[in-house]
Amino acid sequence: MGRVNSWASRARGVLLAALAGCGGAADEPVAEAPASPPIVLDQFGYRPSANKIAFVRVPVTGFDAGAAGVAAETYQLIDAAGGRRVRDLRPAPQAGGNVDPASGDRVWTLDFSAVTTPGTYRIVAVGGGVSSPEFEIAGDVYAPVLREAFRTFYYQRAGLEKRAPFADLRWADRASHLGPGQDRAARDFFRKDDAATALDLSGGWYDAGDFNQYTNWTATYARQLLLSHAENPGAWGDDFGIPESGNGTADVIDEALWGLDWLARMQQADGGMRSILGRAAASPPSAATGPSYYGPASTSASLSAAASFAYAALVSPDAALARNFTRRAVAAWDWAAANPDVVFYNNDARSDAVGLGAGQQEVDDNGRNDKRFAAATYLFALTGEARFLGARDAAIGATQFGRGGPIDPYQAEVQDALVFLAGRSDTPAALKAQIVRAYGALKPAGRSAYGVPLGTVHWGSNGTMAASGVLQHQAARLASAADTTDPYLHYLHGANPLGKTYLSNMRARGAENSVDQMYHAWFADGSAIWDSALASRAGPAPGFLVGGPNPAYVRDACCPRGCGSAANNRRCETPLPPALAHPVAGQPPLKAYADVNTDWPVNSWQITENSNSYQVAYLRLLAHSVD
Ligand SMILES: [Ca+2]
Ligand SMILES: [Ca+2]
Repeated sequence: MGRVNSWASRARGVLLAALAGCGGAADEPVAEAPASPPIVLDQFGYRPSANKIAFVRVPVTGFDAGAAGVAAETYQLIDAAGGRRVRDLRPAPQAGGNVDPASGDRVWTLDFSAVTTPGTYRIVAVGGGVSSPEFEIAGDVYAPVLREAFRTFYYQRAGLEKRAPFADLRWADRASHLGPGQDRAARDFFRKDDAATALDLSGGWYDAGDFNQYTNWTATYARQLLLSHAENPGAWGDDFGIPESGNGTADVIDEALWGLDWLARMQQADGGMRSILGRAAASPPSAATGPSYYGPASTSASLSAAASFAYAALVSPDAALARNFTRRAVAAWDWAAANPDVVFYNNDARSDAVGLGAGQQEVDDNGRNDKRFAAATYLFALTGEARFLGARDAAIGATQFGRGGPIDPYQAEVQDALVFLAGRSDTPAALKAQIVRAYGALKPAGRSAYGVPLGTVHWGSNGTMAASGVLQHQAARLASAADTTDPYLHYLHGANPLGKTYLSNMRARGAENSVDQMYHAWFADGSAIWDSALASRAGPAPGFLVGGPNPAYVRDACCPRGCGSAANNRRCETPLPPALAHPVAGQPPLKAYADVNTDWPVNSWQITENSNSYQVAYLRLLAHSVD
């Protein structure tokens, strides 16, 4: 692979223009409009058996309105190697020929599902001079994509040297957060001066573009990695190039064990789970020298860990490890049962904890009930003890599912447990039937012309798209529903109005227009090495799924003139592609994105930050298409 085409060259020109504007006068003109690709599709390609739909677009509203005139009458699928015409394609209008409100585009589909011959292709307009990116049709087209996307968890590991051959040399780094006062001697956030509070909480993963780590969320990532292996064992080999490759265990299980090992360090002697580890950030991560602090045990963190330790014990390949996880799961459960209402709001005045971590990991009463349901489900399966069955059946009624609500992409903790129950022989038939019915009713409420649902375009929309695709696979397996997962995967791979593959730095894997810049403390704005895939020496490490379009994006409220100094105010005017140079509220939702990683006050983390939560949902989705 490693293709170069005019599209990438044009993007580079835009980017260099933007960089040239950087540091200039505030009235420097913004960079020229980014290209508005006329034909968008999955830039990696398609499996031979898959539905294969490309989209022809004529933008009518949004930053690129008027960038293309009319759709051609006929398109051709071309064999990219020999230039041979393979098939004529007639565009079929979407949304009744009207403008699609999600994108502001008029959209036509080109269906070439009937073409199954492996090869490299592109689509051109007859007489129009426009071309799609190149793409493959191949049975293993996503295997290298899964490899890179999975390896982001390795690059997110704290306390481990990233070195060849596991790390690409461009992203090699010494072990982070092992200096004085850091993860091996992390102190209680509320007793920072007390050396007696120091604990070894090393290991784990940076949660997102900052390096904090949260027990509630880490527990979910570890369990979902294990679930992906259970769902698609054929996708997950022992050869993904991490330090545990070749040890006889699937690497996705090894990665989950890395997270579970950190969770074990976060467990108190009395079983309670400490809620958070706050870490300093720098580029590269090993340059961070600030201290690490932990927050207290909480009910929600203990229930989250109880669920994941219990599930890990159920699937553990090692009997001694399973016993260890069982002991930890029961201890965490017992602590939560004895302390049912202990909350801790990190970085929040409610818990006097401003400055510890970033995102809010605490949940409400419904959230604790959901966690109790999930933990009791796995603990009953693991131990057969009646008290867990009683707790499970007491909690299920207050879940969204139990209240008759829909299966949606925001309830994975409960729904994963429901799918688990549907597959157990000791689950009551009536409950199984209720689960199957709920999944059978799974229907997105309306779709955009690009095939993805309306109503899920918000902060982290790409993660929600991935989670929606996972649900469709679950529905297909449980309820024999038609499998309509393809739009989600292909949307994330470039079949969207920006023609953007929402994974970082994937040109070398065949995505001509992948994420150039992401909000991440390592791959920071202004870094000569890691800022930009096109303009820096290395760019961000490959394979990170970024948050994606977010019509609620706003620059900091201090902009344009109240940011404290003239220099700060000028940062508001950082040259950006027009999607952000104009109010994003004026953009159609699916265009509310720009490929930038500028820090405060532009606050690009609302659109281009990664998160292990998006990543693990994407891995689960993609693994369904790898074998
Ligand atoms: Ca392995
Ligand atoms: Ca940048």
